[in-house]
Amino acid sequence: MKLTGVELRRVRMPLAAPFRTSFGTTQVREALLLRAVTADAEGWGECVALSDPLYSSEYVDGCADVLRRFLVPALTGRRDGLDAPAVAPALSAFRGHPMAKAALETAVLDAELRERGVPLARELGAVRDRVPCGVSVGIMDSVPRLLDAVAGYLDEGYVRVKLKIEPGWDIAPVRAVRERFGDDLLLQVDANTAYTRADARHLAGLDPFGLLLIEQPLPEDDLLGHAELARRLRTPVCLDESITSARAAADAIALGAAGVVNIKPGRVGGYLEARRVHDVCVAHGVPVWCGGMLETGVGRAANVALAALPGCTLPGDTSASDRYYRDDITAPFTLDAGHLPVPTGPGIGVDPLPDALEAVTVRTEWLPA
Ligand code: SMG
Ligand code: MG
Repeated sequence: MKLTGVELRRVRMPLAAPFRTSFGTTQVREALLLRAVTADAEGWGECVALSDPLYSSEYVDGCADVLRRFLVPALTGRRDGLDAPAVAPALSAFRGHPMAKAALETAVLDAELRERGVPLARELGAVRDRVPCGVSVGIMDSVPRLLDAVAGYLDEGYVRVKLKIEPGWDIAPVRAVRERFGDDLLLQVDANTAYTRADARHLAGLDPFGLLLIEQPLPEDDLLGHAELARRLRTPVCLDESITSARAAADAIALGAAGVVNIKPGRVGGYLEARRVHDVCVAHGVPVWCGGMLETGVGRAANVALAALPGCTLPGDTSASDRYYRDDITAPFTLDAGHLPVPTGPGIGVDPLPDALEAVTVRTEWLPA
């Protein structure tokens, strides 16, 4: 496949409600959409970096810069064609920037799969045609507000609830949700690195509530700390930020730092590496699930395909479009009895709606070969 060029499109989409985590509050999702154009097809990729480098070191403007100056030219400047598996090797000289690389690889992969008429889910090895969905619930001003929000999501049919936690917002909200909604609710928490090794005893205070897992309590680079914590908690430790590659997943599992793994393609450099993370986890009997980064319908379509892999045995953060946006840029993903359908069309299986896309576009840039 020979690239004719890549379009970078900056979008700005207000969230249905502000989303607060231990690292900050998102009110408007700014994102970068990539369109890879070849002679015979075009493909889409969504860059999941946030506006500020708070979840990880990447951020939207930084991704646009590295794509424009280094990553896209490394592909479009080639005299020979390339297929999707050749993208990561072609970009490997450039350190870091997995979210920017993932978006570019996904756009190329989507174009290639559309050309071949193959759905992404099938290419990745999916075994389900619909996936059970969880919802990630932000930190709130008060416990009553949180209970209302959770009740609303359960009414909509979500099959699992994840509460964002931080010091000062952990035991009490978890206890309140457990008491109100009962022991059968699938419940988990996510700290986004907000704790330290010294908090082990405090975090053990979550053990009585029968959580599915606690996600990323400690800093990204503290694998040993997570291993030590895992030995002191009954609640399984799940890693998100720390899992930056299939090798990182293998290391974390070998150390006893990850009893569960959250897979995010953007964090590991793309869907092909995400598949390898999945395979490493399956080989070790470690359950995995597909995380979320407040994606638009473009990123959601691809995540739902990933969530349909055999090792994704836990519900993911793949919520319906209306959990995030009043107007998504694709036909909305809607919940049916707690599940989302896996797209069946070629590639990611969805197309941005031209008018909806135009309405949220701040800037487009064409990077020709
Ligand atoms: O897409 O539903 C979603 C968000 C899920 O909680 C979520 N993502 O650490 O897992 C995580 C966070 C990272 C993004 S927060 C803006
Ligand atoms: Mg997380």
